[in-house]
Amino acid sequence: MLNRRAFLRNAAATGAWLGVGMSGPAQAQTEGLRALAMRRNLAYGCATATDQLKDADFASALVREAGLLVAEYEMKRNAVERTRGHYDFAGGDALLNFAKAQGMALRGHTLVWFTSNPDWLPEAVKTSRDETLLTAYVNTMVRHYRGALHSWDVVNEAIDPTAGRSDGLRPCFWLEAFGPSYIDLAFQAARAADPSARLVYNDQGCEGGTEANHKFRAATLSFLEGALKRGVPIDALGLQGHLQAFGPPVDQKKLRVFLENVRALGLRILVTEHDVDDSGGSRDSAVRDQAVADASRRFLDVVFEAGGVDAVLTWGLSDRYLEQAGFLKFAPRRLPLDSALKRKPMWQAMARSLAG
Ligand code: 9MR
Repeated sequence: MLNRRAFLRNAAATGAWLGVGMSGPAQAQTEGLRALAMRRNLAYGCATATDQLKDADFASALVREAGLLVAEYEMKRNAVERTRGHYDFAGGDALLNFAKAQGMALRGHTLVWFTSNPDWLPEAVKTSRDETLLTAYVNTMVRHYRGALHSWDVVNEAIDPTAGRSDGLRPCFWLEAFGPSYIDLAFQAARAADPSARLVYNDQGCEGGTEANHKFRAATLSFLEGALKRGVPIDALGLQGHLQAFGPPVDQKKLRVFLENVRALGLRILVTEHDVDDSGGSRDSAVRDQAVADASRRFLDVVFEAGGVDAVLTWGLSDRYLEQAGFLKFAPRRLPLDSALKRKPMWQAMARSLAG
């Protein structure tokens, strides 16, 4: 872990994001996405894990590039409440301590989700239909981190129109036990536990131009509109932003209209998990890198146009920690830095997007 002195040394070496004596193009080269985002009054950050913080080179890159962290898995319920009623905050606390020591913020991810739960939970919810299995967890987590987090993903991926329900909600044990109001319960419990927390509904699938994306956007809008009318305390929509470089492209026109509608509901916007899948592309990594960068730019430019963006996070910072799925021929290159922590065209694209 970086101590303060190492951090300052690193900051001085990389120069400009502390604003030390550089200007013009040299500054643009050395500044991290963190500083570029700050200038635009928003935060850039990424998902990480406590194990990655032990990698000194990676930790330096993290501090240089990111002003905001999110736990990739250590604040999910299967990590926090493996045994019913016994909370393990170790992972989240370690990330929070690192973030605080480096002047970064931390987001919470995620309180209520259909998956990544401890094995005992779905059965307990189905048999008892006890709402406190949802509300007590939300209350305990939000109180534990009260006042300390940038924002919370309160409910994650609750929408799936392909399941065929008229409200577009995803069938899951929460829905089965409590009906659609499980989402309301979660947000209300979070608001009660920390009235000043920024509460986010987080989901994926709003960017593309396919019929499925279209249905997804419609279901998301109608869910958000209904929830806000019922007084459910949702502050922002989290767009995960998992894109594909060689799949259906971002539909800028449809995304633009969608975001205008979201903004008209009074919601803020966060990009919470951006990355660009480069599988299926050319063997030439330079070609894949360019396609990844282009997809990222197409997406982020429209998001920034919509305004009201509080944060942009990528789902990891460097390709170093990406796993190569068995069926992939090449190591994935879907994040701003390569596995040697070198900035890639995606980094440049994000820097340009952030610069406006
Ligand atoms: O990257 C995460 C992986 O390490 C976990 O095993 C997995 C299940 O908890 O979740 C992955 O992150 C997901 C995120 O929490 C929600 N949106 C989709 C992400 C996967 O791309």
